[in-house]
Amino acid sequence: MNKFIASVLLLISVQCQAAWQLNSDHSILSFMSTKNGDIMEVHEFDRFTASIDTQGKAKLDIDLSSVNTGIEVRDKRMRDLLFNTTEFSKATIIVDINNTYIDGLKIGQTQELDLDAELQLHGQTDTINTPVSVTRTAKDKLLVVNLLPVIIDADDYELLSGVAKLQEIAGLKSISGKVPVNFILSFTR
Ligand code: UQ8
Repeated sequence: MNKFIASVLLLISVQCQAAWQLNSDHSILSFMSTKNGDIMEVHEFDRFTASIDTQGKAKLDIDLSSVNTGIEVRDKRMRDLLFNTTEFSKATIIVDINNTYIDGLKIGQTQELDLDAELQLHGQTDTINTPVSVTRTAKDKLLVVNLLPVIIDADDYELLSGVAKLQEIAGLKSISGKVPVNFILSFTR
């Protein structure tokens, strides 16, 4: 085999196995809060990274200090009183995916997948299960979107006392510990 063909084959095999990286500009991670019974608000995290490695291990890292509720003093209170970001700066989600499944997706094809993920948050680890759609939007682009909101229970991550502190400092009657989360994750390789 001449050198040119060998290097083309090498390039093709590297390309097939390349890891997927999050395209932050085209990704969104939002959650909702409910206060005083029926006041619902939508918030976001501004900074998060994700990747899917060649073994099919997907990881999403959320910088909790990037919480964005649209009110600066509330963001600071969320960082200090709820997430305690000096000790727990990030939340991490880990999922194992079968890579042959992704490789089998044709351009323009969408498939549903039931994800069993591990969520590490506030020093606690719990499992979450969520249906997602995976679309191969181009040869080197993937779009992963949740089909139903993921409901995070603050109690599972020892966050209820933080929620109570936010409620007290804001003089509210209640804040729900059940938090719906939605995401659109765009990957390129
Ligand atoms: C190909 C393929 C399939 C790839 C897969 C790729 C991959 C890695 C996929 C992963 C998919 C997956 C499984 C993702 C999971 C995403 C999740 C679930 C992430 C978790 C995100 C997270 C950490 C969410 C936060 C959870 C939480 C417990 C939030 C608490 C929210 C609360 C309770 C907010 C309260 C806000 C509030 C009402 C404050 C009161 C308030 C204050 C204090 C204030 O100061 C103020 O201003 C003065 C107010 O306004 C007046 C207030 O309201």
